[in-house]
Amino acid sequence: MKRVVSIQDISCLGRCSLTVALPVISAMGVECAIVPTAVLSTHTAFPGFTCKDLTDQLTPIARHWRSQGVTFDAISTGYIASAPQARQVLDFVASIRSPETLLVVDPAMADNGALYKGFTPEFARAMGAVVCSKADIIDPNITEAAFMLGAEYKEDGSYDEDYVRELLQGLVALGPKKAVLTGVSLEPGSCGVYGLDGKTGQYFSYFNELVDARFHGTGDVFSSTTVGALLNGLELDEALAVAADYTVACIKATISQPDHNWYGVDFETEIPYLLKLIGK
Ligand code: PXL
Repeated sequence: MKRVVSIQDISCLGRCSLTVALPVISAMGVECAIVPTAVLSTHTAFPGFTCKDLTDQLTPIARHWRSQGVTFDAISTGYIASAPQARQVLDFVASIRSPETLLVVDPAMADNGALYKGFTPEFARAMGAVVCSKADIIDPNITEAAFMLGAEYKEDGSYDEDYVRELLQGLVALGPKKAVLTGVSLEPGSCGVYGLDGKTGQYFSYFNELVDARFHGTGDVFSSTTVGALLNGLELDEALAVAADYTVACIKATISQPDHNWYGVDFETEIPYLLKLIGK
């Protein structure tokens, strides 16, 4: 069985980060080890959340895993709480990564033109320069890309394909092999992903319908699904299409429930659909 390690916080309530990655990746038939970088009572959109930083656990965990000779087919990183933690996560990754290990970085730190609580533009630049630079694949949304590059943020409806391609060129110049922008909308009613392979210079894209609802954790659903699909043998463009279709299905399932919560999506109900998408 393929094995991935997901490195990000555990928000005890909130349907994001590890509470999404673990069930989604496991459901796809891939072993999912985890490294919780912090424990929060909820994600940071709740008022008054608590947070215990676990950065000091990274080195002992890596040392122990190395002593056990474990290897990983992929390493996936998500929300990272600070620039010092980003550097520690990178050291951790370097110490357990082999040449065959795929590194997928989701620089989860911003959406809708704004950074999440507690982050600064300097942190965003550090995430780009430190963590994204070493990745095989990065999958920021447009807000995250703009902050990492110090570029202008443009809202849906006010940018064109040239803007998307410029962001992608800036992202691959940071160093990752491939960059994928999520939440790209080039036509009314359509939303999807647009990527660039830094080696071949080839662009690729996949669009689905735009569902007019925003929820926390959809980036985490997307990113985890992409990693799970890749480890099921799908090519990147196929994995992204699966991740986009599943994420849209999760949002639709959520809004179809009149009493749905505001903080995350009902990804659980759509797991059978996800398995169908990957032929399981
Ligand atoms: O879904 C991204 C995410 C992950 N982890 C924490 C968050 C958020 C988004 O707000 O606050 C702690």
